[in-house]
Amino acid sequence: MNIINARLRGKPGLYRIEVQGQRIAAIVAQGDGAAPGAPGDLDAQQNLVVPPFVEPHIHLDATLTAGEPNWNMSGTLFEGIERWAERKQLTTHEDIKARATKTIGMLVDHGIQHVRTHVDVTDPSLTALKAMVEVREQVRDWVDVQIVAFPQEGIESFANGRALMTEAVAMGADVVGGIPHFENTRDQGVSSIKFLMDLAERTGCLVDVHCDETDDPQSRFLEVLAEETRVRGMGARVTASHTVAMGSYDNAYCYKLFRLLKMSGINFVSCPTESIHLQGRYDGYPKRRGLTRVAEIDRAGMNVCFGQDSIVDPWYPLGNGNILRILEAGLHICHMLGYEDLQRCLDLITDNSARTLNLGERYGIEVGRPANLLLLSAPDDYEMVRSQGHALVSVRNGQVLMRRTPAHVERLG
Ligand code: 17E
Ligand code: FE2
Repeated sequence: MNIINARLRGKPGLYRIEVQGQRIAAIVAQGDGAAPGAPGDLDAQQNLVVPPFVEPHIHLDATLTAGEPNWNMSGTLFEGIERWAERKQLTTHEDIKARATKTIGMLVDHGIQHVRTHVDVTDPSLTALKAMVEVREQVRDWVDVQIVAFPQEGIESFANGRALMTEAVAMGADVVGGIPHFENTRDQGVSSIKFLMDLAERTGCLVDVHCDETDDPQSRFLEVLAEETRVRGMGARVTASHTVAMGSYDNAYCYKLFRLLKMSGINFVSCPTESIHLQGRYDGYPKRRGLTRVAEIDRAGMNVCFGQDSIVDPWYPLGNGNILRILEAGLHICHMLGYEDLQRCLDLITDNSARTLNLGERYGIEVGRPANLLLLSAPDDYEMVRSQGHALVSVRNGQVLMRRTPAHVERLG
């Protein structure tokens, strides 16, 4: 199969991408003129061809449960955790598998082929984790799934929290998680980070910590995570998710913090729709946005990407799998609608996210890599967000996985 008349980000002219078997075999410059297709070719019609979108942060065990049994009425993170604790009592192996699989289908329909899911392991029977390990296998032809052992109710503050984390890794979690701002005390938050970093270092897992997901400017666990990372030299393998307290830190502290963050080499994930919804809830006016400093992290040369976090769960009632919606909202909320940001905004849902997930040479439009790619509906990043474009075709391992027909509008007057 060949993909013809493809535009590649950051390169002039049009290209033909030749696929042999499951790999990209050649990328040939076509010049500026569109070429006629041969039967079997996929015609990109002079629009972008990019590697697949990535979902770097979602909770697939909780999706599609909003209102079961109760709605989150306050809209806070903390009520979300309470509502989820109620729903967790009702989960079964099949319930988790059915909802996670359905949600993965929604992600695939929007061009996502790589997913990192947090899975709550503060459950003595590890029901969700066992189900997700099976789902990861069953959806292999659609998406690559990374499972994070996520201690929703704490490592130190939950009965047998440390043992449950260790067991989750032994059962096949790929990534070690944490939630230091939710531990009962500051000291427990710090010790939870040391524990989870030890666990990851010992087992070779990656790390992705829900870190400082609160408007409390005194929540300063990011510095602990960054320093533990720096000392162990684990930078590229570690991710700090949310870090929304950074939106409330004063600049004097944040200036000093950035020096450490840069030295540590950690990655950042922001979930802008989730945070604009959950944070700022204890404010009157003026009301904080409750996001981390996405533009500033990016300007400082550090790696940051966007995730959806939730789809119809106790924390967030909306969502449909479309990460481009998150990108559009994030660019607004983070003051990133400047011309230069718009030129390269797809980085935030492709290359930056792939780096966060440590996908390495499994990702990217390069000869010899897996033939995983998307045909988009627009010729560049700017036009893609402006037109609220779509992934029209998703190719995985050299086969068409998803094809979308855009709405057809007729003007009759
Ligand atoms: N759990 C949590 O601690 N924070 C979130 N944003 C979600 C679940 C969705
Ligand atoms: Fe999350």
